[in-house]
Amino acid sequence: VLEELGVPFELKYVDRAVAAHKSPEYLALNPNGLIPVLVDTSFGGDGKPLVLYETAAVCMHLADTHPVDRLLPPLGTAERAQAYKWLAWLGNTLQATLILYFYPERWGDEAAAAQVKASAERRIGTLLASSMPSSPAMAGPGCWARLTASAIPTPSCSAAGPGLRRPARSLPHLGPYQARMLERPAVQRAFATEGLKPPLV
Ligand SMILES: N[C@@H](CCC(=O)N[C@@H](CS)C(=O)NCC(=O)O)C(=O)O
Repeated sequence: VLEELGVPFELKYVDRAVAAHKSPEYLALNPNGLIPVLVDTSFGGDGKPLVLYETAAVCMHLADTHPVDRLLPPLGTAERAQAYKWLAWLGNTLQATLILYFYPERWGDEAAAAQVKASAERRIGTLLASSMPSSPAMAGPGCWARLTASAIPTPSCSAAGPGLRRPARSLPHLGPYQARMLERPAVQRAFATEGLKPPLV
């Protein structure tokens, strides 16, 4: 979203390989020990930066503080409400299930982990089948571009999904949509910074 806005920002790498997201310094920013966190130094009237976690909140805050860029549909409209819904869904419904799929060993021994992974994959399939572009707010031509803030996390969520038997890119209602998102220069810059290799979705 920051790339899309074109505003200056500093990216700090949080290395999961060394559990940097569980360090005392990081937990002071996000007690949940999850990535990402936004530290907004331009905000906070008391001189302290605004520290924000939860991806949906970060996206909505950035959209609110850069309204001229129209990252979200106009305030108080049904379209905006739908965009809120998909933002929350991505970060807290789909993402929570992806965590079960990618870290099944957290929920038991080897046999239990295999079961958790298999049932998480089935659930991911169900979730993706009923996801965004099938909603009226996303269906019309050009609508996807207006829902940038809610759409941007989509490729990054599914970038982690090449191991899935039915990744989002294989689904007729998501594949073309993701391809359009990947055409956006801001999305390409963000993926290049992350050092992600194809397939990107
Ligand atoms: N609801 C949170 C979910 C954040 C989340 O699950 N982040 C993942 C990375 S995409 C993470 O930190 N995983 C590391 C871990 O689970 O140890 C949000 O929307 O920010």
